[in-house]
Amino acid sequence: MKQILNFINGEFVTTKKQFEKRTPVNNSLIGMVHEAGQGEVNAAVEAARAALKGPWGKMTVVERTDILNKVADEIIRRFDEFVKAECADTGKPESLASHLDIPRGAANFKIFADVIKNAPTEFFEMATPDGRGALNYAVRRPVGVVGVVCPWNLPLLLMTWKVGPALACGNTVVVKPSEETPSTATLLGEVMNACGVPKGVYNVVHGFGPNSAGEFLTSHQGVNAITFTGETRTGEVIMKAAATGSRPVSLEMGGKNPAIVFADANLDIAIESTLRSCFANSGQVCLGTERVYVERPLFDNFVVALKKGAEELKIGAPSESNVNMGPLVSQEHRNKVLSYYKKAVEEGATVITGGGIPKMAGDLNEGAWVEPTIWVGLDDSSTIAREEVFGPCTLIMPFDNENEVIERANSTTYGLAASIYTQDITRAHRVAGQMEVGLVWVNSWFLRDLRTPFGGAKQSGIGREGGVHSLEFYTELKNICVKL
Ligand code: NAD
Ligand code: 6OD
Repeated sequence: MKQILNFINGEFVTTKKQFEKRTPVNNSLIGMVHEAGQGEVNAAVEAARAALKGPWGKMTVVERTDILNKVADEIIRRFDEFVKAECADTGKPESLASHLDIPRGAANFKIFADVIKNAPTEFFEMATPDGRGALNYAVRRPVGVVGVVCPWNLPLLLMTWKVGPALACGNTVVVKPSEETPSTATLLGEVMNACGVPKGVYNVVHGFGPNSAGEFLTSHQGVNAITFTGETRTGEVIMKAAATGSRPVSLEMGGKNPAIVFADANLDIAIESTLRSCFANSGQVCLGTERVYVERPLFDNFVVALKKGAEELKIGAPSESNVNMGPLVSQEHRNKVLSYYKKAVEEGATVITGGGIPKMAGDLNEGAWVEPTIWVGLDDSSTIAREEVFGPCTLIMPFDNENEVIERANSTTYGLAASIYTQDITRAHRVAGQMEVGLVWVNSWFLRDLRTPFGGAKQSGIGREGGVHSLEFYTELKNICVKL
């Protein structure tokens, strides 16, 4: 049986307490995960603290970033292992992991190596009463040990999105992967050792949230800053933990993202993009669209076309060819998603397609499958228009004018992302400017330049990461004032 171990101070560490990791593809056992207790978390944080003072802390930026480039190259060299591990944990199609998760996991090391090498800091020349003047310049220093708490939907991508910049800035990290997806963070430990990352710079502790590795890590006073991606409720708990010791947080949290399709939109583009935003990764993307507002003249055609696209999606196991959708991440998550499917019908939704569990062949029948689902007939006050489902489903609602749809799209406690489809460029800018979110796409979805700010407004997040914005979180800017 495969053993999925903690990675502390450059070594793989077993523990007595273990939990099962089953694949959502057919519920078979992948391996036993060794849960870190308070002792292992303490050891990981101590190793990370010691590493700040070791060779890592003394390296030049060029030496450090050379190592991070090697890490990226080594992920690509072991590409197939990463793909297999990610797909076994999540059930996602290998085509998706090969195009998105693993290449982006590697790119996150390269891009932030480039950012830290090229980011300038400020300089101000000032006058003084004696006429001699003074010079002010800012330098960046690592914040120290960063606690990285990760979700399960894009495990390697979202973990390296934080570990990449944290290490580029000279910090050390203790990562707590999701209990659902422990494998690729562990595999990355082997890569770190192979690339000469000093012991203690990258550590992984496995476990759950409350009264487990997540809580032990976030409450540990040896952790200087905490970066988190996950549910809004969890983010709030972590923010409270971070208040003790006045430690900074970066929080990337939930969403209930709207798409707005105006009647002048290119229907083919809107459908292709909305199919991806609703159903990619089985709808388990924080940026995914769960509310689609369609201008009334286009409404019926849009519903017919989205239904056709959803019904053409091929559901299947990760390695099957041409598969578009895998299972949900777990039976537990499927129960949650199915409870929303039931609730939608109870509240009066018309099910355009899906709404249940697909028939799967053989042992796949034991997996966490659900059908891609489209509803109409409910308004903004319904449960499925307000709560994040995090599954392959969306509610389509008609609208009649621009001001109305802006208000309705914004009428949520979340504020992560929005997509707008129109061929009127002036309207696109006007509407984009009024969306209460961190990211707006026009005639597209999930297009990412990693130098741009990424994060959520309202209850979708605190802070921005990406490009130089990541440097703001992962470094302390210090001003040095020199009297001449
Ligand atoms: P989650 O909040 O349940 O878990 C995330 C991580 O937090 C896991 O590692 C978990 O073990 C840990 N955790 C849970 N309770 C904790 C506690 N009390 N203290 C410390 N750690 C704790 O989220 P999830 O179910 O893994 O992921 C899905 C959610 O993540 C969705 O809401 C989705 O929108 C959100 N998400 C947001 C973004 C973004 O960039 N905004 C990206 C991906 C996912
Ligand atoms: O693309 C990214 O960098 C990113 N953070 C994506 C988040 C996706 C959420 O599920």
